[in-house]
Amino acid sequence: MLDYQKQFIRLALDCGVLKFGEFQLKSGRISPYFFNTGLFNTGAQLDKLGQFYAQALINAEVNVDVLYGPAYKGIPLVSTTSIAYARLKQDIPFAFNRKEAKDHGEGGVLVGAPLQGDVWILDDVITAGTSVRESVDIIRGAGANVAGVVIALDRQEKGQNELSAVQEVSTQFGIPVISIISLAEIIEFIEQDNSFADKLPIIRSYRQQHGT
Ligand code: OMP
Repeated sequence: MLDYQKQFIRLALDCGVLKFGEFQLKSGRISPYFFNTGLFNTGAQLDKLGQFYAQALINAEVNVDVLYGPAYKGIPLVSTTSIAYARLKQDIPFAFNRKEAKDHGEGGVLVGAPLQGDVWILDDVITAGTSVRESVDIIRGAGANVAGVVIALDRQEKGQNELSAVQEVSTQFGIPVISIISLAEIIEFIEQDNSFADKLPIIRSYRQQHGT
């Protein structure tokens, strides 16, 4: 596990974003942990969140021409990540969409920089992949290349079949999906931190049962 991944898990715990307990997922499955990125909700937390997304992209050593944030959750994500990316590496353009097309003024569904070159989609978690599908259509429709997706957490668990939601998106669109952390790092973190020792058995058995 890299240092920034450890810091990210620490921040997620401090903000109540990462919680242990019993949670019903969208899939109906009962999970011993939940990750709610909506709880990164102060300026300082958003600042740090952007640094982690930017760090994940930099670590992956990929070419980034434009950052794209799907409305609504992707809008603060793309704003904070582009600021962090400018500080850490390079100033790059960003864009996002509107949920409803505007028929007056500048019109259209896209706001921000033109979509061109290698465009990276920023999302929080991928569950069904619906938001990624919409983003891929918008970006390819604009004539740009969907270079990949960056998410905060990869739960690494099976979806409808043997593949995880992340693997399905990756296979279906032929693009990489980078995550700041995955369940593997959460497990490694709690293995090293005594305060969560009691959570380990249930999380390990959940992974055994539902993991990819
Ligand atoms: P969007 O952010 O709108 O795509 O929704 C993400 C979905 O993933 C929501 O239905 C969440 O309840 C769900 N989710 C998490 O946000 N975090 C998790 O750890 C697990 C899930 C899930 O239900 O699988």
